Amino acid sequence: MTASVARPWRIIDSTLREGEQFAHGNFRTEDKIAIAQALDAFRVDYLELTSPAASPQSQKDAERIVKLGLSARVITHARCVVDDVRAAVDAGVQGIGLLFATSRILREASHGRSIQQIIDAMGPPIELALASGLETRFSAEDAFRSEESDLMAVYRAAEKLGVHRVGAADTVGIATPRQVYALFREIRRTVSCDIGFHGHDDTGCAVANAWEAIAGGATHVDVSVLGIGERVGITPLGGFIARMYSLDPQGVSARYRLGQLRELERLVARVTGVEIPFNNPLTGATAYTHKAGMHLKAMLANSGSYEIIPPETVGMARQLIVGSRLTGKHAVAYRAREMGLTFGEGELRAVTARIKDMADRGQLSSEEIDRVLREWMTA
Ligand code: HCA
Ligand code: CU
Repeated sequence: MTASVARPWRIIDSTLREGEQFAHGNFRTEDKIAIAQALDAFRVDYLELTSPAASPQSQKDAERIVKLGLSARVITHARCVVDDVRAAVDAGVQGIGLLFATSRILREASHGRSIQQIIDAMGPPIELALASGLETRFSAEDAFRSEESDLMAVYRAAEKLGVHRVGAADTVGIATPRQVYALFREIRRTVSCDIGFHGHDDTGCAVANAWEAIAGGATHVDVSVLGIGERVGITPLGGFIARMYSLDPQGVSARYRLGQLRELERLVARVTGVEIPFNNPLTGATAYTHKAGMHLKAMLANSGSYEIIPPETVGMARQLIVGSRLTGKHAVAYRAREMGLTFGEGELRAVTARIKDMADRGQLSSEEIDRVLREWMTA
């Protein structure tokens, strides 16, 4: 049984906005330019930049990035106030993501407005953005701790003002995949404009939630490279790509340059001083490493047995661990054949037993395996 991707969807990469909110995301201008170029080489659909109103350097950097003439649409994030829209227009970006928190906890702790006051305040900034020709989005921050009727009221108001897109953000990473699907179905029934999803990963659901948003009707999904952002960050580009590739390999490889992913992740890891996790989807050090005898046997017969995405797709290589206590005779015979050695069935069983026995005292490296096989032959 496979799920299918019925709707078109777009990636908004927010490494240069949400990612700047990461504890170690202090980008210099040249870092931002290098990241923007690498994201463009990957072919993300949009780049979202920090609000130009955030600081003088943010304004200058946004202008620089706009002038790079990338194929991705360059958009910015901004508070839903006229001055921030002006700063974005001055920077020359093509779109703007405006937002207001709609949950009670953030309305009280953050901006102190009622839902009606939010609706009243939305008008002037949205109208200015639209009049300035910006692709305009209005998003509800903390949507999953907001009342559904409040959300629909602000979305209807935003659509009436003419926004191109509304958004729902799981700001605190609390949403379950099923809730995301249900809410996006409801938003899809309520408005006819595009819909974006932005989800944090505090409960490890950010990739699943992004997919459920699309299944429910989202047209745009926010990601960042390695998922960097506030706290544990948001939907990671790599994990999201893995999710979508598994559902639509041809479509995803035609639209995005998957071979660029490692380079992009390495760049962001270097700039932020973090390691790429060993179990990172697609590019982690062990993402294509197979170990148990049963897995090795099937992998040798058909590499699709335990790989849904071929390692070459992202410039990685497969690794089979032959020297563990979990190894099996098929894997041992395979390595022997590679070395030009042939064992009879009885011998193969015996040498496999010997390797398992040795591995019980510590996993053997490939050199050690080769030595055991060679010595067995000459013994
Ligand atoms: C934040 C804002 C945001 C915005 C998401 C959006 C969030 O709290 O820093 O614009 O849709 O997570 O709510 O990143
Ligand atoms: Cu966020």
